[in-house]
Amino acid sequence: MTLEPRLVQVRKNVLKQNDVTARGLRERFREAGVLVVSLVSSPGSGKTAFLEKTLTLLQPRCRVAALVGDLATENDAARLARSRAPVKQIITGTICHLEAAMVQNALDGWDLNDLDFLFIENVGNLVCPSSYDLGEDLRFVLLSVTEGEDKPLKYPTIFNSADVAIITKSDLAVVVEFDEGAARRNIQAVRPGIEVFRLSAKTGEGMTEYLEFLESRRTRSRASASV
Ligand SMILES: Nc1nc2c(ncn2[C@@H]2O[C@H](COP(=O)(O)OP(=O)(O)OP(=O)(O)O)[C@@H](O)[C@H]2O)c(=O)[nH]1
Ligand SMILES: [Mg+2]
Repeated sequence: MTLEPRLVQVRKNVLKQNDVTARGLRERFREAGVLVVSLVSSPGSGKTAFLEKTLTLLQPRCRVAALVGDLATENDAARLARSRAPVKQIITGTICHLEAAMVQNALDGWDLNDLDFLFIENVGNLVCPSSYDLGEDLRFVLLSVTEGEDKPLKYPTIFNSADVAIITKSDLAVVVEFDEGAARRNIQAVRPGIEVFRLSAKTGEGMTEYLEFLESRRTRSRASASV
């Protein structure tokens, strides 16, 4: 019998424990009828800008809240709080991703029954967050036009563990000669059939289509939860 290196064993146990916690969270989210969306991307792709816009636009007709993970600072929570939605910052210290237990702890004191949507912004990183289930219904991966069309091919795991891809900062596409066809082909190569939106949090371009999608997903998940 060949023994696995100790580090591999520890990692497997951590992931297993995370899966158990995530399963518990998913059940809580389903019971409360809240649609949970997590955002992953490289640092600076526009997660917070996109989320602030989303919270602001949804706020008049839906009950929304957000958790945001970073290694340090409460900067993103302060930006998101401008939307007036309830927001909590999770400081991960040296950890390059959120884990289900961190989400569980951050939800302490919040009644999930009061929410229609909960958004979770993960730590900016194209590698670590892909392995950790947070109990979310949908995982959005963001790709900004400024970071290069080849990212899906270089970091396939984060793209093929996502449910929706969002091309961000579309207002800058022309300046950086963004090849949208190539980006879409690369996304589809690693995650065939994935829904792709293209938008700008700055100008609001593409936000309407994306919000319609989000609200239709919530109606669908509500309907299936009540069956
Ligand atoms: N032109 C333009 N700039 C944007 C857009 N979205 C975000 N930015 C800018 O891009 C930079 C990074 O945006 P953030 O929203 O902080 O990105 P992030 O993914 O949350 O970053 P981390 O949390 O550090 O991983 C900021 O200077 C934003 O103002 C956009 O749609 N258009
Ligand atoms: Mg951010």
